[in-house]
Amino acid sequence: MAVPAAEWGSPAWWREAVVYQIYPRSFADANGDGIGDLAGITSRVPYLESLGIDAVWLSPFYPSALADGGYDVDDYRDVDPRIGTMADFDAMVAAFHAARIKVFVDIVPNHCSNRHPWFQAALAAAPGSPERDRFLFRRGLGDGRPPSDWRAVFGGSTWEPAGDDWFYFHLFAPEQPDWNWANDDVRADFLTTLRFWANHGVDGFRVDVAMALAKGFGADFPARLPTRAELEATPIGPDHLLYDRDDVDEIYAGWRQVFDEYDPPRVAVAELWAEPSPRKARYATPRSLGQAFYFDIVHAGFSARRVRRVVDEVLGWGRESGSASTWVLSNHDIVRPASRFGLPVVESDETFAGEDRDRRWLLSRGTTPPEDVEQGLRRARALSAFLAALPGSLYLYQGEELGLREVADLPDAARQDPTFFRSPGESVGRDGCRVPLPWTTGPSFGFGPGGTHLPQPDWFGEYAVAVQDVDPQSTLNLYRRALKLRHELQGAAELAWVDAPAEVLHIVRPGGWEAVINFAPTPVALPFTADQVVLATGEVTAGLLPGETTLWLLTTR
Ligand code: TEU
Ligand code: CA
Repeated sequence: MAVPAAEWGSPAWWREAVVYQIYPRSFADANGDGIGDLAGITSRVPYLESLGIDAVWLSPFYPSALADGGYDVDDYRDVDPRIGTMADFDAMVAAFHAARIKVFVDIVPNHCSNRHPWFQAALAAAPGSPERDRFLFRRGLGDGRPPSDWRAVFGGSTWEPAGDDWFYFHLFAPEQPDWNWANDDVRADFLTTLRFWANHGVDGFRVDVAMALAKGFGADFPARLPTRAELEATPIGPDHLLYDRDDVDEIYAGWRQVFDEYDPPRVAVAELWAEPSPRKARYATPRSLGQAFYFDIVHAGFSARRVRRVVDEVLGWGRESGSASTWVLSNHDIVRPASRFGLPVVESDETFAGEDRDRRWLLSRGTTPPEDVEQGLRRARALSAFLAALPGSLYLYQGEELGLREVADLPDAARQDPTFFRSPGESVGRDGCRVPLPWTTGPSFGFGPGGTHLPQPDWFGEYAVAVQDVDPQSTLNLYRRALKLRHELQGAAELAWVDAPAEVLHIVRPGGWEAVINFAPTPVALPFTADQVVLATGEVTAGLLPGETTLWLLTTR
């Protein structure tokens, strides 16, 4: 458990790693101001050690006005005073390393915050100035009309007025101006940031919106910007003005040189939503970032056919890039799996409408369709245990190991996500998966002595770490057993499919390690003996695999 001592210094330590995402503001609050902090994280290192993870990834903890939960960065090389100090950061890294847990931080290179000193300088400077060239300023079409009718990810225009008929571009909120990656100052400054954190002991980087850095437009080119309809009709890739252009590769080739200055080399994982995503393997090559998230598995829902297809594809892209595959079911942007899987399965072959279903479910404040809590948890446990048996690295999001559900009925007055404010009636946003974790059944469920920045529902107590700790059947103890066994059984990164009924996926790994998942609600007969079962996500009797359940077998027994 944790990275084995013999692999700690190896350049390949990350290939089969289990990485746990911490959303710092919502993890643990040591000083009682209602906001999670670095000292809180450090105090929970023993818990994370007991979970059996190899690394943590911290979402942004940098100084920020929190216009987007910290993804609006004021200063890339410091800690938000509400979250701690650089000394706290160093102490946290030391505590993780003493437990042989590696540390990833989040790098947000597409945009900074509008309070960043360089952006403030750009606003104060004249059009055409070197200060403005670090961002994407462009002249409007006259009469206050923006340069184009493009819509930002969180809603509203991508263009914000900057005076004198000039506008600046923001892919997300107006408080998040996009950097101009064609500018040398910008490129150099990010290399400084990468070295800064690597020198503070950071082992890896999660790269936010990795596919959007290189834009195909600037202050005066192309002379006419495409319309929103034209932009949306262009496939993501070389010809798209915003996403997944070929020129991003060269940026990451430069980052790779910095990673390789260190021993072992620093690692990185690209965050990119670009499904279907054969081009993603580019980001995972050894000359680029080295790993990429394949959210295709999130879009696969709870379906044998779709999961099978995605597993084959993702393993193929892993081979193609010379990287390891990555598996991820949840993060701070998506509805928690225990809730998603408690909603009716959306069956459609090519375009999976699950995200739309989730969005509408959130809009109804979690009432329509009603959530089947037991089924959701059963399916989430089964699919996570199946993914944990695959070759490659596994990314977990805090609370997933508790089987925590989405808080779908947060009062509007408590919401923080800009999506909620910028697209009224269309989206309630992502706060429901960011509610501070339940540790105990006491006040604020043990999050901290001073309340919580988002309200916790009463039912959180059932999911508390202290409650699950003493229950051998709990989801927490299931994850602990799975991660421990995975470490023991993980050998060569090979996998073979075993013939199975339509609703069943059955794999075998080297050493006689098998995993079988039954997606159907009804049991299937399967030839195995009780002593071959090393892990089960539900109650099993020999020879019968229950519905919506995963089994790990050791057939050499
Ligand atoms: O998310 C990137 C992204 O594309 C998101 O818009 C995602 O599709 C959306 O959250 C789904 O609702 C990253 C971060 O993970 C996210 O938290 C940030 O808000 C975003 O970048 C901007 O930094
Ligand atoms: Ca605090």
